[in-house]
Amino acid sequence: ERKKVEVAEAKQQVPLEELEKYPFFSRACYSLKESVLDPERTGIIAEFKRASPSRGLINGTSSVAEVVKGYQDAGASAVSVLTDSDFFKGALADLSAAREVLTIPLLRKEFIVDTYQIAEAKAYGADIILLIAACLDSNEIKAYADYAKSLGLNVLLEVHNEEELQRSIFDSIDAIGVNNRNLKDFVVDLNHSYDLVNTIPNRLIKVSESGISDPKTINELKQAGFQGFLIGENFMKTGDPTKAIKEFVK
Ligand code: IGP
Repeated sequence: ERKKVEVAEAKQQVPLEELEKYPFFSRACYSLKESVLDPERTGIIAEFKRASPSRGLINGTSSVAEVVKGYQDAGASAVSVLTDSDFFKGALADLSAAREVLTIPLLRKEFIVDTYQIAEAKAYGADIILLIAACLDSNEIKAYADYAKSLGLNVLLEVHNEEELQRSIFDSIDAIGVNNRNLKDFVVDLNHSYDLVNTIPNRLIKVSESGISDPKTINELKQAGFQGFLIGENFMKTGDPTKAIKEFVK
């Protein structure tokens, strides 16, 4: 019993009323759609990712502020920051550190299973939240997307297949991300993107996620109808992510 209480106390979060007083909570969000479609930018959503379940440690030394500034300067349309600590060695502090230096949309990359995490995303400077269809039922997706919209956030919904896509489209969704990486065995297959692109309604921004390591692939995905490209590992693994993205887009 005692132990249970201690665990509950250790997990105690800032009350929602407190989060609502954080300066970032009341800022106006940047539009994901505008930035992805901006012809001056690349459509790349560049990710800050220290580690992952499939790769282990990817980059334990680069500073979040320096890397995301580099991404922005290289023409990224948005930046993604992992806040999950257990699997990705991320933190909410990484999100706010990124916000401080960016003038493009910022995604909180997290497994969202509660509205509290959405309020937290806003409070720590996010413009976009990710909802993963594989982890949520249709009612949860609608409720979380509606709540995010009420805070002015953009909603990126991640799917792996047509079943997930069909049960997850609501007016409050702004963009669909097709994850090329299977969450169970981590195998990457770009055919997930090619198979689904024509099923995604055109009012939604279409994003291809994971396993992109070649500028040629971006051109092919563009031809197929994608406007956004979520890339992490390919930049982070080099040890100099800023240099890597500059080479990639040149
Ligand atoms: C980036 P990659 O292969 O370029 O590092 O992939 C991004 O797509 C990946 O990190 C990701 C992810 C997720 C991570 C996509 N969806 C959901 C955690 C949770």
